[in-house]
Amino acid sequence: MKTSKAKSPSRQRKPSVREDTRTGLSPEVMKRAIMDNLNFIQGRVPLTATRNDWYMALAYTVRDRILHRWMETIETYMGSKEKSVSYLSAEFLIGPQLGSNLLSLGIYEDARDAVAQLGQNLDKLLDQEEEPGLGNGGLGRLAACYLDSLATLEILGVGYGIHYEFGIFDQEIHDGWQVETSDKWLRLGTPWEVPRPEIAFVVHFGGHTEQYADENGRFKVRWIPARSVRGVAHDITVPGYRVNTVNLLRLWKAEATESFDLEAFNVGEYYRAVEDKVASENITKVLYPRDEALQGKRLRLEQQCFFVSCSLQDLFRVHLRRGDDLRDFHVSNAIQLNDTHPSIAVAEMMRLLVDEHDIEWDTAWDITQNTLGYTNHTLLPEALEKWPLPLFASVLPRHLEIILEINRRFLDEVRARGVTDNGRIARVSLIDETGERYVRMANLACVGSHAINGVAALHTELLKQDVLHDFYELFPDKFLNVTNGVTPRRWVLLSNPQLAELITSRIGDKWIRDMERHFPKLERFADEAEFQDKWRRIKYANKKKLASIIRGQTGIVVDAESLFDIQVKRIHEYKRQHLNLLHVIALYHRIKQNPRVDIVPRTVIFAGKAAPGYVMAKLIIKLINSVADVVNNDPDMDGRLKVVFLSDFNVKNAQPVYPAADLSEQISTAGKEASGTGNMKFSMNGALTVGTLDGANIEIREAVGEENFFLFGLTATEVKEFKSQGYDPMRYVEPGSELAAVIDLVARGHFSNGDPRLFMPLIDSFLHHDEYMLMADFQPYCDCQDRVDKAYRDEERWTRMSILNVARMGSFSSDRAIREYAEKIWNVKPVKIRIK
Ligand code: F58
Repeated sequence: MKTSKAKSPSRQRKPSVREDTRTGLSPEVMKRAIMDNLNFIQGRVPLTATRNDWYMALAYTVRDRILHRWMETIETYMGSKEKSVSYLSAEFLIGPQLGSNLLSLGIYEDARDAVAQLGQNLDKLLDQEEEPGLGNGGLGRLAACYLDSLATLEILGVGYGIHYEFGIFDQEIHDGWQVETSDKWLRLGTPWEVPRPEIAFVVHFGGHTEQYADENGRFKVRWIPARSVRGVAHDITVPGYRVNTVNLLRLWKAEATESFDLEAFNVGEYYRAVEDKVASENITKVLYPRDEALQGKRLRLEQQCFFVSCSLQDLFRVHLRRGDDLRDFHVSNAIQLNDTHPSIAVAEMMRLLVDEHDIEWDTAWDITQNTLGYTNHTLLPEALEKWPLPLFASVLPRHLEIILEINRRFLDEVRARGVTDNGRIARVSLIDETGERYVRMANLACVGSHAINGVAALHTELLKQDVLHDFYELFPDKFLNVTNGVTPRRWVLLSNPQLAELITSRIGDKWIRDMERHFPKLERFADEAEFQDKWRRIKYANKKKLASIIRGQTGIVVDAESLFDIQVKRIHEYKRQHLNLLHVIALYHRIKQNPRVDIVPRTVIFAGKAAPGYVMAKLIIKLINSVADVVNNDPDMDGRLKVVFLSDFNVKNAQPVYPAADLSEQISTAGKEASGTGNMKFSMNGALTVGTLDGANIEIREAVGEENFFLFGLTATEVKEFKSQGYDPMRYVEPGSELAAVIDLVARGHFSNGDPRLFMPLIDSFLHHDEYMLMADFQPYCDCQDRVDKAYRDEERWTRMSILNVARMGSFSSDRAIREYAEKIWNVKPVKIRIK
């Protein structure tokens, strides 16, 4: 990674006698430290050391250097009155840590030297790392990008989440079908976390409540829980890029409050004695894969309350230790709720303040509202969390009482504001009483926060108009938009080192910390022949690298000269991987009809996991693989069309994908994708986008220029209109049309060995429901892809478009997003950390 090499001040670093083995940054000192760790942490000598031992030895070496900076950060924080941010999220998809930590410290090349002197290869050690898959997709990865930006912008902050023993499942493909295997990220231990057994809190569940009067005669409620669980902190450090700030990701792991129920043990019921321990530990056993039916999962509700309660208790502890009054909690704390998963925080904060810290309701309510901000990430009504009231009452009886009290006061306020329409009152109520009763978590989050934001301009508008319209009418000032962003450290510098180096050679390296300001300077090179040539060579090298990964994993040989057309994201009908596939089948059909047809050779690449219970998504994976089988084995397709499904899409596997793309597929049904973040990663790496007017695509298109973006499809408004007019997909499947031929191929079993039944559910959905409007968008999509073909044939024009895409993506850095949160929602400022 020459970018850091060229600029790294550590290049000039000489080993000094004063350099400490735990903190020194020269290759010599690091080499000594690595050997120490190999001997005394791994208990190995080079002769017996495995690759994992070397990886661990290096990782501990890096960790020491980060912890050194963390100590300075925490001392500065404890000694100051600065406000800090807590980002509460049930998911953090942080990816492999070694590479990004080396970059942050500015010792990537020095570490390469150090391990080389020990006979090791840094790339192989990097490859050894298993990532913590503590998230499903976009939402969890966004949280990780935001932690990176918080630290890089020198804002004091903590990510609070759950220490899942099993993260997102690993995906294998057997006979074209997705098969899930359990993720074992902790199997070989992880060097990045520091367990803190002394930082632990008790969280209660179940039981009942009792009313009483305290010594001053005040009305109080006591909760007599049925069960208690301990949450133990496990910290992962988050260093900012080339700054001294090191923040924490604090993950809570559930343990039994007592190791054994001694009474049961004594009477010889050994198994009953361990039951409680097992039940407690279950709470953080496994990450729920994003699923169709999340509701009613008791364990998930317990997970949410568990990590929120531990986090709030921890924040209160630190606040009090800093000598502050809890009444000023909001002055020194901002808490962001990443979707509704942590929204129980509204009730838990009230419970802690009122029940446990004796603060009167109204004051507690002010503190709560002033502290909390809520980010919504979805427009799908089925994804809005709600809990059946009886379930909620049995898990969190005291929280339910508090929610009912919040609701009573809130609905009074609504009526006092002159709202008389009972329908409206019923819609904003925290309790859904239209049938079986539910607690509505989004409503709770809206009422309990001072700010509510969507994650892209269109998304925020649709929240205001639709999903949260009633709340918008009540509190218009609470609503604002913060468009998502992604970190250029991981998604350009680490993933695409050659491009990063070329960029740095022309505009210097300040872009790494301020992309918004510096990337526009690239525009002036868009037409320069030499720059264009270098740009193309890098893309080609990245494509070759991905081609070799594809060959290694699937055996499929793809041509790096062909157009790499890539769609990687969770598999979901609204994301329309099957629309992409219909186009692939159309190309196949055209070549079959006329083997000499003039089309640009393409390699269409897919990757993504389907929720284990989502039957249609799994069938889409099977169809992709079935089409791939037919296409890749047909000699007529040689040199013209290839189809690839890469298994187990995660952060690590994603890193070589974005830099290798020519074309980025962002083709969701308009009005369904809240923002998207993959769209940003592709464009930052020089891919052009074929996309709908959905989520952040709209802003990306505005930024890069409409002439540098391939737009097609219905708008969100049109989708709505079509639906209200009674959309009939059959209208688009005209006899004799390409679409009819394509559907016919699938329906007749051309991709399923003549079995017409296998893909029947998909055909049925296309022709008779087509909820996501593939039929209406098919022709415009194919026409748009023809325009892509045409543009790709003009190498210079394409390269210019690619350069302009990158040059104009500055505002999609997560640094911009975090600055907006800091200014508009949190009211926090950077704090410089000095190493003494
Ligand atoms: C995603 N949501 C949005 N949810 O779909 C995407 O448009 C957006 O860019 C991203 O958030 C970041 O704002 C998302 O990833 C989940 O994964 C949930 C996990 C828990 C169950 C419900 C889905």
